[in-house]
Amino acid sequence: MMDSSVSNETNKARLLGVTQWRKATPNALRTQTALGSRNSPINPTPIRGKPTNSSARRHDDKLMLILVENRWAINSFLLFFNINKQATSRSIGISFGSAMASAMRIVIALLTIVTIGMILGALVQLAFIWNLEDSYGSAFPSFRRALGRQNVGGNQLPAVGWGNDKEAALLRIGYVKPEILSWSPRIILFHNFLSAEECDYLRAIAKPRLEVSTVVDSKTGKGVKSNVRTSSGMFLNHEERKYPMIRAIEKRISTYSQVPIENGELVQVLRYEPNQFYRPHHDYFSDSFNLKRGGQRVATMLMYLTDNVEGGETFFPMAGSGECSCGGKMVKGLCVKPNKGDAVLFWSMGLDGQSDPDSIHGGCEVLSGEKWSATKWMRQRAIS
Ligand SMILES: O=C(O)CCC(=O)C(=O)O
Repeated sequence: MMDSSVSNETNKARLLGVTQWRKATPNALRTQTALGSRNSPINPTPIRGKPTNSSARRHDDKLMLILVENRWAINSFLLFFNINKQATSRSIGISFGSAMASAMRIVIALLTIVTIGMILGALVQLAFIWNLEDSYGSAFPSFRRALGRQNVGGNQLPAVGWGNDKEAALLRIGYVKPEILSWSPRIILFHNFLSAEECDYLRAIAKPRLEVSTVVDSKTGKGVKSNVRTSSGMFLNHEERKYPMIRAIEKRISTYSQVPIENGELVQVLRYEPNQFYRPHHDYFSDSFNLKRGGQRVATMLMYLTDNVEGGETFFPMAGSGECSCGGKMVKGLCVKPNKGDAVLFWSMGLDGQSDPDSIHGGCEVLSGEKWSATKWMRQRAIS
């Protein structure tokens, strides 16, 4: 407990200011008041009991005065120190976090630079390789060409850009590659004549309507079943002839054979299963009945629609000078392998305008797989 005189003196000191209060207040009371004031900002511990001698009292008195007179400065210092201490401890946490973030940013920036550098390096290398390929010409195996290849019937083909050139697209310029197999009889093989889609399309149309194939009876001119020909087949109709893909195929046949579209018979699609065949024969007619509409057959375009067939070659016994495998048997003549998309064009009429007996041909026995083909026979005149 503090007595009321001390409390009064404290208030008095606060109101008057320390200097005036010192003049107006006795020493002993002044000392006790200053030290005992709970409202003092520095709040020193009260000194209990009387001072031992006067010089010590004077010393205490002086010290207290200094403290009281400078209490705002001391308070400010302590406050500043306290804030600073908190700020420092907080800033240590903040600066550690921000140091980590900066380090991460540097690492990410470095990784980005390295990645971009690697991509640029790879592009430069690619450009260098392409230039090298160009300087070597098309014989050099090209990475660029390998990237741009498309698969037609299992054959790798270069990608060809036709742009808006519809004629080039229709004729498959850049894909179709002619190969003369024989001048007499005249046989030419067109590699990649049909696209894979065209082959599949023809098969899809034909499949539900296949029937046992027939041959032309030379006496009546009618189709009859025969063990000379054991495949199944069907003819596209006039309506199907108007389909864009069929029109494109017919136009292509006409262009490459240089026989007008109107001279062509309807396309026939054939399927040979294992053990099926077509014995050697001529395509030109021996009867007069069939000649009435369009005249004689002059040429045949035979298009292959499937791959992975063993046997099933088209066999020309009077062509070539060597031997070939026909349905697994070695024979004299020329055999054409049924590769999907390829087409063989052969002429039943020689340059002398007469039917060519050497154009005799047949379909070899299929050993495994299914051989599908499409045939277009072409006449001397338009078929009315
Ligand atoms: O299928 C073959 O390879 C021959 C077909 C044929 O001779 C024909 O359709 O006239």
